[in-house]
Amino acid sequence: MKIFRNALHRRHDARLEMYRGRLVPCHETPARLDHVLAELARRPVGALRDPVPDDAGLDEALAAIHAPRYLDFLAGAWDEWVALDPANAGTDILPAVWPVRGFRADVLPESFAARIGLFSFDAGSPVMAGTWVAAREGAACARSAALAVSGGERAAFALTRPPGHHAGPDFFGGYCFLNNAALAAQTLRDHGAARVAVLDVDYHHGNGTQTIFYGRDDVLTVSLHGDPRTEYPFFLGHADERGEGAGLGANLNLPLPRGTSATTWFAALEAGLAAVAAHRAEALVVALGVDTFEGDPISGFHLRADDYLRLGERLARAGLPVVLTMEGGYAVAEVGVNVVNVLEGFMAAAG
Ligand code: OKP
Ligand code: ZN
Repeated sequence: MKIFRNALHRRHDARLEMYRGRLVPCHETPARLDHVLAELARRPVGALRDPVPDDAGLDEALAAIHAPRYLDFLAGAWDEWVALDPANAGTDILPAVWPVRGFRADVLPESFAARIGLFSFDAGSPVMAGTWVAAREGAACARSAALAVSGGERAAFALTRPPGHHAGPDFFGGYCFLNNAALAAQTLRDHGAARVAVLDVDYHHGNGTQTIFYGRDDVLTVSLHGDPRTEYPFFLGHADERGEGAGLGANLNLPLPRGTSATTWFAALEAGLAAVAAHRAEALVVALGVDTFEGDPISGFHLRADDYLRLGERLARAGLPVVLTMEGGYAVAEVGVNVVNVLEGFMAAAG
């Protein structure tokens, strides 16, 4: 398996997120990825490589899934923030006002506070000095992984953070800024795959990916996740969201109650993979979150370390070329073992 690692991930190392009325230390930390690297040093399932350098191709791919005014804002947000007041350099950026129903999103406000609200959906995803560089290098990893698979590789992994699956066409949130899984899917489409599927196994609904492809029938989006009636991101991810227009039937949500066991979870995985097969997908993107782990501090499923080996094996048996992107997982010390178990299980079953 080819593994494209984001060597710049540490540049995104935010301090505090809003959680239950308080600012608490960020759950999404650089240590998460470091644990994967440490485990890969013990169990090398593939050589680590850097992505194709940042280039016009990356800009083009990003522009296919994100709005230009969103990308422009994110690229310049930190400089704008510091220009407002040099003292801001010591504080991460968090939004505090959002345009909900009835407000206008078409008029781009001048106010920075208003624009960061327009382009986000929560106060848990701080933007700091290195956010853009780290996220963009992560996008380069996702693109490189997709290019490798388009070129004939059976599987490739984008080993990156911050994650991506909550980032939509023009919004960040859920610790996500650029949608790596969507970028991989788009890249696979642009390089020969007529139909692609994204299978999101993170604990949280992949709302960004769903929204990006909601009106399209060439990219099937499937997500297994905690029921949004009780679980983040709350406002999307219900079973009756099936796609719209040309995309009707090309979105499948499999919400499961908090407390779901591995047995029930793997049964839902079968339903998800059946949809991937029915779509006649030529390539698969797996948004790989391991926050389904029983020890995860912010999630509620009960998968154990061994279950991730079985997940990898099952993904391999789907028989498709696969791009995996790293998403959530906050039992920090166990993230390495759980992620590498998926990769090892995949390689063992892929033969
Ligand atoms: C990102 B990814 C828990 C607080 C939720 C946001 C969670 C983002 C998860 N009550 N904060 O999908 O792993
Ligand atoms: Zn998650």
